[in-house]
Amino acid sequence: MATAADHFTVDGYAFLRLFDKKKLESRAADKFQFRPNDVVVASFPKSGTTWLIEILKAMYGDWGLLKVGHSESAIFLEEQTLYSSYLGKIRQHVVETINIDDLPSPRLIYTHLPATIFPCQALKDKGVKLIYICRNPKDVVVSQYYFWKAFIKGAYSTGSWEQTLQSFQESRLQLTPWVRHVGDWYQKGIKDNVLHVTYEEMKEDLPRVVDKIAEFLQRPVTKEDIERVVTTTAVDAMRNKLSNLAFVDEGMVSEGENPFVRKGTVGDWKNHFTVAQSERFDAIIGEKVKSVNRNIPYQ
Ligand code: PPS
Repeated sequence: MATAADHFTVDGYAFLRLFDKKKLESRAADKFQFRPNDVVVASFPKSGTTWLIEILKAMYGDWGLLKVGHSESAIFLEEQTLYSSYLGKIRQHVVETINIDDLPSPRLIYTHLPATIFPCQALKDKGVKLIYICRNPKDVVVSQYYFWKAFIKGAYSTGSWEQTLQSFQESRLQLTPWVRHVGDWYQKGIKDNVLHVTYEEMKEDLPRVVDKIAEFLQRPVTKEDIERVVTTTAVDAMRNKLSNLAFVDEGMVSEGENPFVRKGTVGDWKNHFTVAQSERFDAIIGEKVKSVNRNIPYQ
């Protein structure tokens, strides 16, 4: 059985066999036709990507989005440019029949690609703006464990908690090594059209982060807009809203189970890591984080 730890590497990063290795090696994502007002959400998986996308959707009502099953989805860059097969019939239909060039501007795009594989030149040449969301890696790995257990009925399960943790630390999980993914993106700043936000600061003070995003995108929002964002993107509201994802339509996740909105808290790692596991993680990952960038959330 395939697991999320079955991978090949390109540029030192682990990729699931869902990706086409040749396309990755030939940097096929560079062919994506960006437009100057496209906005990209980038992240290491399980860092709050879906939440940030819903925040942007609630901030502005004019995005060019894809209709996927019963929901409206941002464009997934990897699926458009680098996958060898699609995760489901509905998504395959979307990728093969909807021309994303026909979508109105501004388009909302998301990616989990590392900065060394993402077409960063478009940020400069086309003035595309990118928001990178980062999260404490201990919570990221817990979230990954539950996600792969539930997604496609466990087809890519990462095994036990201990095995998942080990695979993450040994860079065998999708898009690891985490420190490098985050570190490469953190080297870019506003001058490169990149804004950094963290899951933790969104949990602590979402209105402040919404203001920061609005300023970065140079699209002001009102007090009412911010209130709407806070209400509609609260964990429970989002869980209900996303219960009609295409993956549910296709029976790939069980009804009532949503691997994209699970607990939605800071510090769930404390319920999973033993003291020994935490110390080991600190030695392998935490030590490196300090030297990469002090703004990276780590606990
Ligand atoms: S993915 O599949 O990589 O796109 O996953 P991603 O969306 O990046 O991350 C999933 C985690 O984000 C949590 N989440 C939220 N937290 C707070 N508020 C809201 N509205 C919200 N929506 C999703 C989700 O529950 C996953 O974290 P865990 O720790 O598993 O709960």
